[in-house]
Amino acid sequence: MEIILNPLPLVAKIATNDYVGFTFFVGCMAMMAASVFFFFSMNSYDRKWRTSILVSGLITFIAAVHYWYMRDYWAANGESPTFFRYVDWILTVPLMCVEFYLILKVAGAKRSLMWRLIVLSVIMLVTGYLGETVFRDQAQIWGLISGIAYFVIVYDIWLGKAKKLAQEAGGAVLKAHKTLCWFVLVGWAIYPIGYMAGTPGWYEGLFGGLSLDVVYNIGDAINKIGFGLVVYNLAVTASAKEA
Ligand SMILES: *C/C=C(C)/C=C/C=C(C)/C=C/C1=C(C)CCCC1(C)C
Repeated sequence: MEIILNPLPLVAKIATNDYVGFTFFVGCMAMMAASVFFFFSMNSYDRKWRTSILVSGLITFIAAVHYWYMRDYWAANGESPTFFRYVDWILTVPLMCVEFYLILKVAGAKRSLMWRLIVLSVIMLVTGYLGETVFRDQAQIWGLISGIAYFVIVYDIWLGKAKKLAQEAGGAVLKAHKTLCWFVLVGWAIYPIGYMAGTPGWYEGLFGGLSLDVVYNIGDAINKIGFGLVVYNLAVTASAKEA
């Protein structure tokens, strides 16, 4: 009897020491699970929080779909899926900015605050993308511009208009805002480390052994799922208080 092997296997092999492939796999599953959790929790709190949780679920869902592709891309090519990575970010990071606006709406947050954060995040990501791809030789300059946009976002939410609104809202909203601020200050700071580990520049060798993709994957899991859980927690605690 002859055994015929499929010449094009449907599932690529993942080596036991392929940490990048492993984190793409686990990341994909975690994003899927988080999305199901957020979508199915929709009836557990007051209606006014629905949009916020919907956005939390959309963030992890969009990431899950991109991780599905990135996981395949890595398995097939053994290269960073930079294109999918940045398409994912350009959709999900502005949605995280929307999240700030949504929870501060109770204190009268204006659309302009939301758009300001969105524009800053797009500048941060487009310049980062250019540094990783088209202008790789000048990655440090593009990374610097990206970093400046990042610091303006940090300033806005920690010390600017968003902070004032959070204080006016007080209570559970203020607490959630504070936690989200920490995510942006500490959680988002993971990304420049990945960038420096994976692009040429003065920082070369500083993060020598690190893989850009492993760092980005860890950052995404912490930030996307963590962000969503903070908002979920706000919805549950605020609804319980009002009931
Ligand atoms: C879900 C995805 C998130 C929260 C992605 C966030 C990405 C960043 C905060 C990226 C920042 C970068 C810099 C601050 C400088 C170097 C280039 C970037 C784009 C990696």
